Amino acid sequence: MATITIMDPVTRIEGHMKVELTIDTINGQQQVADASCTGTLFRGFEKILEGRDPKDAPVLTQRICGVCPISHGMASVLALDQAAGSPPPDNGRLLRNLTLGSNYVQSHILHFYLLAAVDFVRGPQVHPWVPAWEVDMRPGLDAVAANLPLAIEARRRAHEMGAVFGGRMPSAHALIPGGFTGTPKQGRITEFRQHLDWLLNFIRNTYLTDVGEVAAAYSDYFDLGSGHSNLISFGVFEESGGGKLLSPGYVQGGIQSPLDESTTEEITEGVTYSWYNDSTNNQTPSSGETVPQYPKGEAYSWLKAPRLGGLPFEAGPLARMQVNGDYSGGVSVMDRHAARAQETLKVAEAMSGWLDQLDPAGPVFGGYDDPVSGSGIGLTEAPRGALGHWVEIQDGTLSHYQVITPTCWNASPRDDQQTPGPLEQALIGTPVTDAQQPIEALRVIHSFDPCLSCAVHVMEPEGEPIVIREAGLANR
Ligand code: NFE
Repeated sequence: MATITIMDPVTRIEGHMKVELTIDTINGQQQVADASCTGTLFRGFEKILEGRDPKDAPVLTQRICGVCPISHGMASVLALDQAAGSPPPDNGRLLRNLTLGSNYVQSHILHFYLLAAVDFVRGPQVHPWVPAWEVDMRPGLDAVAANLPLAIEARRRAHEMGAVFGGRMPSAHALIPGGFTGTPKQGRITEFRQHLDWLLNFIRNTYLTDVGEVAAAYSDYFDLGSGHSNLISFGVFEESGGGKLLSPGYVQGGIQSPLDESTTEEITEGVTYSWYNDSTNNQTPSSGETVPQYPKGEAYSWLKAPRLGGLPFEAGPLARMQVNGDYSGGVSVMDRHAARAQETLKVAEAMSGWLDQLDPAGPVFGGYDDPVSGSGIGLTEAPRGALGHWVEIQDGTLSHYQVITPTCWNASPRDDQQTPGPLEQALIGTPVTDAQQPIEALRVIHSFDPCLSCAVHVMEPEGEPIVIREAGLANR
């Protein structure tokens, strides 16, 4: 008989997600027979932005998430650069890349050591690593567990590195349309270089080694969690001459294709199983509306269901590295971890080159005039994958704003074809030893590095204030 296991909330992710698993024995093996992913909160940023000065967008959208704010700032300034015809000068482009790169490094280290590693190794037997599920962990990985405190220092350093030019972290107000406000003074370049050299050493000698150890001990996870195996990347880190360090493209049925502007017009968002009015089903983001409707029939998520050409696509480091030809493995739990670690090194090494290219005497801002009307699309990549901001300006204010985040691609619900989202599909077929503690399914979920803060947000309760209670503390 099938067991329904509900993880609500899923822990060690960003934000709030519920995953419901139907666990059954099929062909003699207990496994996930069906899965549904629910984003349990609503994001209202698109509505907040309507009627505002376009320059508010890079500031406000960085508050969508504290883990990938720079990516939201980037998507926003790219859209406004396009709307106003005001690309940044070289220094501005390089400083944006360096600040975004710092955010990638901290995010990937955070994910592996603090969110995912304790699915594979026993963490320190102190709070917050205990209490934890009592599941078998494979031996020989004590050295990985011992590096958890060092990873915390690495993440702190990456944050400090991002603040050198960005001014502050997690949200950096130096990102503005037309360029950047921080300047590449020699002292700052030196300070940035010190952090970067320390981190390059950590990535090469600790992070990549530890991911290799985990991959060797759990090599069967190269065969688990494949899902649809469709991959998408919008491309990121603008280079001189118009290229990107990680190029845009998509992989479908094992075939790789470039992703140009006309292809991105095939992006739609389904709401058949989302708590939004059906009149908004399958709209494109440039015209898409956000009309909440809760409850609604069989809907089960606040996430919409982004699709390209009607199909679900997985976003993230594995998608970027495969599209770019930098990773030749498959699509699986362990491929996601391996590609993420390898990408961290690629980005950090590129940062070293961008630092060399800075001109301390050159401009960081190329000018920006508020457009009275216009539109722009900011396509970039957040650490977790493809991120787009679609912007329209009328009478000098924002008339339309739409955001599609990586976790909306990955953790989306079913669409009107009943096709599960990438994470749902990846869970189906995962063998499970203990239906009460489905660690195997948790490994699949964490490999996507979900962030529901990016995907959905909070709904203001009417009347009652929010009260946070913590064990042992008075209400506050
Ligand atoms: Ni909240 Fe984010 C990233 C974005 S994921 S972390 O990376 O955009 O939806």
